[in-house]
Amino acid sequence: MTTSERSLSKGPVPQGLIRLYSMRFCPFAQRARLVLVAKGIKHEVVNINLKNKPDWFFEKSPLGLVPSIETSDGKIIYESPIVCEYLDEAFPGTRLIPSDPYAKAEQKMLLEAFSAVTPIYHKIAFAMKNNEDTAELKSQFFEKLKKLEEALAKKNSPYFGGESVSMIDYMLWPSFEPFCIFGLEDLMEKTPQVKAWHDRMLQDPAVKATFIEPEVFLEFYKLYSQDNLDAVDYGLN
Ligand SMILES: N[C@@H](CCC(=O)N[C@@H](CS)C(=O)NCC(=O)O)C(=O)O
Repeated sequence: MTTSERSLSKGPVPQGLIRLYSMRFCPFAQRARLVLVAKGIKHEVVNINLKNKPDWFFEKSPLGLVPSIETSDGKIIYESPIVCEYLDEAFPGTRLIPSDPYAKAEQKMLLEAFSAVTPIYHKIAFAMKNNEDTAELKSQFFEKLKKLEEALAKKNSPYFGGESVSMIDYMLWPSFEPFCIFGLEDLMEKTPQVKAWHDRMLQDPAVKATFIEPEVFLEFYKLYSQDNLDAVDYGLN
Protein backbone atom coordinates (compact mmCIF):
# COMPACT_ATOMS: atom_id res chain seq x y z
CA MET A 1 0.00 0.00 0.00
CA THR A 2 1.33 3.42 -0.90
CA THR A 3 1.30 6.44 1.39
CA SER A 4 -0.76 9.47 0.44
CA GLU A 5 0.63 11.63 -2.31
CA ARG A 6 1.00 15.23 -1.23
CA SER A 7 2.85 17.08 -3.94
CA LEU A 8 4.47 14.84 -6.52
CA SER A 9 2.54 14.24 -9.70
CA LYS A 10 2.57 10.70 -11.03
CA GLY A 11 3.96 9.71 -14.40
CA PRO A 12 2.02 7.77 -17.03
CA VAL A 13 0.28 4.60 -15.91
CA PRO A 14 2.37 1.52 -16.84
CA GLN A 15 0.99 -0.63 -19.65
CA GLY A 16 -1.42 -3.30 -18.43
CA LEU A 17 -2.28 -1.49 -15.19
CA ILE A 18 -5.17 0.62 -13.96
CA ARG A 19 -4.28 3.37 -11.52
CA LEU A 20 -6.83 4.07 -8.80
CA TYR A 21 -6.80 7.44 -7.05
CA SER A 22 -8.20 6.57 -3.68
CA MET A 23 -8.47 7.30 0.00
CA ARG A 24 -8.29 4.27 2.24
CA PHE A 25 -11.35 5.08 4.29
CA CYS A 26 -13.58 6.39 1.50
CA PRO A 27 -16.64 4.15 0.94
CA PHE A 28 -16.93 5.28 -2.69
CA ALA A 29 -13.31 4.41 -3.42
CA GLN A 30 -13.81 1.07 -1.70
CA ARG A 31 -16.46 0.24 -4.32
CA ALA A 32 -13.77 0.55 -6.99
CA ARG A 33 -11.29 -1.48 -4.94
CA LEU A 34 -13.86 -4.26 -4.52
CA VAL A 35 -14.52 -4.43 -8.25
CA LEU A 36 -10.80 -4.33 -9.13
CA VAL A 37 -10.12 -7.23 -6.76
CA ALA A 38 -13.26 -9.23 -7.65
CA LYS A 39 -12.39 -9.09 -11.35
CA GLY A 40 -8.67 -9.67 -10.80
CA ILE A 41 -7.72 -6.44 -12.59
CA LYS A 42 -4.05 -5.51 -12.20
CA HIS A 43 -3.87 -2.09 -10.58
CA GLU A 44 -1.91 0.33 -8.46
CA VAL A 45 -3.34 2.61 -5.80
CA VAL A 46 -2.41 6.24 -5.26
CA ASN A 47 -3.86 7.46 -1.97
CA ILE A 48 -4.78 11.13 -1.98
CA ASN A 49 -4.71 13.25 1.15
CA LEU A 50 -8.15 14.82 0.78
CA LYS A 51 -7.41 17.37 3.48
CA ASN A 52 -4.43 18.60 1.48
CA LYS A 53 -5.01 17.79 -2.20
CA PRO A 54 -2.09 18.26 -4.57
CA ASP A 55 -2.88 20.59 -7.51
CA TRP A 56 -2.23 17.86 -10.08
CA PHE A 57 -5.01 15.76 -8.57
CA PHE A 58 -7.63 17.93 -10.34
CA GLU A 59 -6.21 16.75 -13.68
CA LYS A 60 -6.88 13.18 -12.56
CA SER A 61 -10.28 13.90 -11.06
CA PRO A 62 -11.99 17.09 -12.27
CA LEU A 63 -14.37 17.25 -9.28
CA GLY A 64 -11.50 16.72 -6.86
CA LEU A 65 -13.10 13.56 -5.47
CA VAL A 66 -11.96 9.98 -5.08
CA PRO A 67 -12.30 7.51 -6.63
CA SER A 68 -11.06 8.17 -10.09
CA ILE A 69 -9.12 5.83 -12.33
CA GLU A 70 -6.54 6.37 -15.05
CA THR A 71 -5.71 3.97 -17.85
CA SER A 72 -2.30 3.50 -19.48
CA ASP A 73 -3.53 5.49 -22.51
CA GLY A 74 -4.42 8.42 -20.27
CA LYS A 75 -8.20 8.02 -19.98
CA ILE A 76 -9.69 9.37 -16.76
CA ILE A 77 -12.93 7.99 -15.32
CA TYR A 78 -14.56 9.23 -12.12
CA GLU A 79 -17.74 8.87 -9.99
CA SER A 80 -17.84 5.46 -8.31
CA PRO A 81 -20.86 3.91 -10.14
CA ILE A 82 -19.37 4.99 -13.49
CA VAL A 83 -15.88 3.74 -12.55
CA CYS A 84 -17.28 0.36 -11.48
CA GLU A 85 -19.43 -0.01 -14.59
CA TYR A 86 -16.44 0.86 -16.80
CA LEU A 87 -14.25 -1.72 -15.05
CA ASP A 88 -16.93 -4.37 -15.40
CA GLU A 89 -17.42 -3.72 -19.10
CA ALA A 90 -13.81 -3.07 -20.11
CA PHE A 91 -12.29 -6.12 -18.44
CA PRO A 92 -12.93 -9.83 -18.86
CA GLY A 93 -13.82 -12.15 -15.99
CA THR A 94 -16.99 -12.50 -13.95
CA ARG A 95 -19.59 -9.99 -15.12
CA LEU A 96 -20.91 -8.17 -12.07
CA ILE A 97 -23.66 -6.14 -13.77
CA PRO A 98 -26.62 -8.23 -14.96
CA SER A 99 -27.14 -8.32 -18.71
CA ASP A 100 -30.93 -8.32 -18.34
CA PRO A 101 -32.07 -4.66 -18.66
CA TYR A 102 -34.70 -4.93 -15.91
CA ALA A 103 -32.34 -6.64 -13.46
CA LYS A 104 -29.82 -3.88 -14.19
CA ALA A 105 -32.43 -1.15 -13.62
CA GLU A 106 -33.51 -2.85 -10.37
CA GLN A 107 -29.94 -2.66 -9.06
CA LYS A 108 -29.67 1.01 -9.94
CA MET A 109 -33.02 1.83 -8.28
CA LEU A 110 -31.97 0.07 -5.10
CA LEU A 111 -28.71 1.96 -5.02
CA GLU A 112 -30.58 5.23 -5.50
CA ALA A 113 -32.89 4.36 -2.60
CA PHE A 114 -29.88 3.76 -0.35
CA SER A 115 -27.66 6.56 -1.66
CA ALA A 116 -28.23 9.13 1.09
CA VAL A 117 -26.73 6.88 3.73
CA THR A 118 -23.13 8.17 3.79
CA PRO A 119 -24.06 11.69 4.94
CA ILE A 120 -26.07 10.09 7.78
CA TYR A 121 -22.96 8.13 8.78
CA HIS A 122 -20.90 11.27 8.90
CA LYS A 123 -23.54 13.07 10.97
CA ILE A 124 -23.62 10.14 13.41
CA ALA A 125 -19.81 10.19 13.66
CA PHE A 126 -19.77 13.92 14.40
CA ALA A 127 -22.66 13.68 16.86
CA MET A 128 -20.83 10.87 18.68
CA LYS A 129 -17.66 12.94 18.81
CA ASN A 130 -19.56 15.87 20.32
CA ASN A 131 -21.42 13.56 22.72
CA GLU A 132 -24.73 14.56 21.10
CA ASP A 133 -27.84 12.42 20.91
CA THR A 134 -27.81 10.18 17.81
CA ALA A 135 -31.33 8.73 18.21
CA GLU A 136 -32.92 10.79 15.41
CA LEU A 137 -30.06 10.07 13.01
CA LYS A 138 -30.22 6.39 13.83
CA SER A 139 -33.92 6.31 13.07
CA GLN A 140 -33.24 7.98 9.69
CA PHE A 141 -30.66 5.31 9.05
CA PHE A 142 -33.08 2.55 10.08
CA GLU A 143 -35.59 3.75 7.45
CA LYS A 144 -32.90 3.13 4.78
CA LEU A 145 -32.11 -0.27 6.22
CA LYS A 146 -35.77 -1.29 6.11
CA LYS A 147 -35.84 -0.60 2.37
CA LEU A 148 -32.99 -3.04 1.92
CA GLU A 149 -34.73 -5.63 4.11
CA GLU A 150 -37.85 -5.32 1.94
CA ALA A 151 -35.77 -5.67 -1.23
CA LEU A 152 -34.13 -8.88 0.01
CA ALA A 153 -37.47 -10.30 1.21
CA LYS A 154 -39.06 -9.56 -2.19
CA LYS A 155 -36.17 -11.10 -4.09
CA ASN A 156 -35.94 -14.02 -1.69
CA SER A 157 -32.30 -14.57 -2.51
CA PRO A 158 -29.05 -14.49 -0.52
CA TYR A 159 -27.67 -11.44 -2.37
CA PHE A 160 -29.33 -8.28 -3.66
CA GLY A 161 -28.90 -9.35 -7.27
CA GLY A 162 -29.77 -13.05 -6.82
CA GLU A 163 -27.88 -16.22 -5.99
CA SER A 164 -24.37 -14.80 -6.17
CA VAL A 165 -22.55 -11.54 -5.41
CA SER A 166 -23.09 -8.89 -8.09
CA MET A 167 -22.45 -5.18 -8.57
CA ILE A 168 -25.17 -3.95 -6.22
CA ASP A 169 -23.66 -5.93 -3.31
CA TYR A 170 -20.27 -4.28 -3.88
CA MET A 171 -21.89 -0.85 -4.21
CA LEU A 172 -23.70 -1.23 -0.89
CA TRP A 173 -21.07 -3.06 1.12
CA PRO A 174 -18.75 -0.12 1.97
CA SER A 175 -21.56 1.50 3.95
CA PHE A 176 -21.80 -1.63 6.09
CA GLU A 177 -18.16 -2.20 6.92
CA PRO A 178 -17.85 0.51 9.62
CA PHE A 179 -21.25 -0.42 11.10
CA CYS A 180 -20.07 -1.36 14.56
CA ILE A 181 -18.07 1.81 15.14
CA PHE A 182 -21.26 3.86 14.83
CA GLY A 183 -23.15 1.61 17.23
CA LEU A 184 -25.54 0.51 14.47
CA GLU A 185 -25.38 -3.28 14.94
CA ASP A 186 -28.49 -3.25 17.11
CA LEU A 187 -30.46 -1.88 14.13
CA MET A 188 -29.28 -4.74 11.94
CA GLU A 189 -30.67 -7.18 14.50
CA LYS A 190 -34.11 -5.86 13.48
CA THR A 191 -33.44 -6.55 9.79
CA PRO A 192 -32.50 -10.26 9.84
CA GLN A 193 -32.19 -10.70 6.08
CA VAL A 194 -29.78 -7.77 5.83
CA LYS A 195 -27.85 -9.21 8.76
CA ALA A 196 -27.59 -12.60 7.01
CA TRP A 197 -26.45 -10.83 3.82
CA HIS A 198 -23.85 -8.88 5.84
CA ASP A 199 -22.48 -12.09 7.37
CA ARG A 200 -22.32 -13.74 3.93
CA MET A 201 -20.52 -10.76 2.46
CA LEU A 202 -17.85 -10.99 5.15
CA GLN A 203 -16.85 -14.30 3.53
CA ASP A 204 -16.49 -12.82 0.04
CA PRO A 205 -12.83 -12.83 -1.11
CA ALA A 206 -12.91 -9.22 -2.40
CA VAL A 207 -14.52 -8.02 0.84
CA LYS A 208 -11.87 -9.89 2.85
CA ALA A 209 -9.08 -8.40 0.72
CA THR A 210 -10.25 -4.80 1.19
CA PHE A 211 -11.51 -5.07 4.77
CA ILE A 212 -10.44 -2.42 7.28
CA GLU A 213 -10.53 -3.40 10.94
CA PRO A 214 -13.08 -1.44 13.03
CA GLU A 215 -10.45 -0.10 15.43
CA VAL A 216 -8.46 1.35 12.50
CA PHE A 217 -11.65 2.96 11.14
CA LEU A 218 -12.47 4.39 14.53
CA GLU A 219 -9.06 5.99 14.93
CA PHE A 220 -9.29 7.43 11.41
CA TYR A 221 -12.68 8.98 12.16
CA LYS A 222 -11.37 10.49 15.37
CA LEU A 223 -8.39 12.07 13.62
CA TYR A 224 -10.42 13.13 10.56
CA SER A 225 -13.05 14.87 12.64
CA GLN A 226 -10.24 16.76 14.42
CA ASP A 227 -9.06 17.96 10.97
CA ASN A 228 -5.80 16.10 11.49
CA LEU A 229 -3.91 16.26 8.16
CA ASP A 230 -2.47 12.78 8.67
CA ALA A 231 -5.82 11.07 9.31
CA VAL A 232 -5.98 9.45 5.87
CA ASP A 233 -2.55 7.86 6.45
CA TYR A 234 -3.57 6.30 9.75
CA GLY A 235 -2.40 2.67 9.93
CA LEU A 236 0.14 2.92 7.10
CA ASN A 237 3.75 2.01 7.81
N1 LIG B 1 -20.36 10.75 -5.90
C1 LIG B 1 -18.98 10.44 -5.67
C2 LIG B 1 -18.66 10.75 -4.23
C3 LIG B 1 -17.18 10.61 -3.93
C4 LIG B 1 -16.78 11.32 -2.62
O1 LIG B 1 -17.57 12.08 -2.04
N2 LIG B 1 -15.54 11.06 -2.17
C5 LIG B 1 -15.06 11.78 -1.02
C6 LIG B 1 -14.27 10.89 -0.08
S1 LIG B 1 -15.26 9.68 0.73
C7 LIG B 1 -14.09 12.86 -1.49
O2 LIG B 1 -13.34 12.65 -2.42
N3 LIG B 1 -14.08 13.99 -0.80
C8 LIG B 1 -13.17 15.06 -1.08
C9 LIG B 1 -13.80 16.40 -0.95
O3 LIG B 1 -15.01 16.45 -0.66
O4 LIG B 1 -13.11 17.38 -1.14
C10 LIG B 1 -18.71 8.99 -6.04
O5 LIG B 1 -19.65 8.18 -5.96
O6 LIG B 1 -17.60 8.66 -6.47
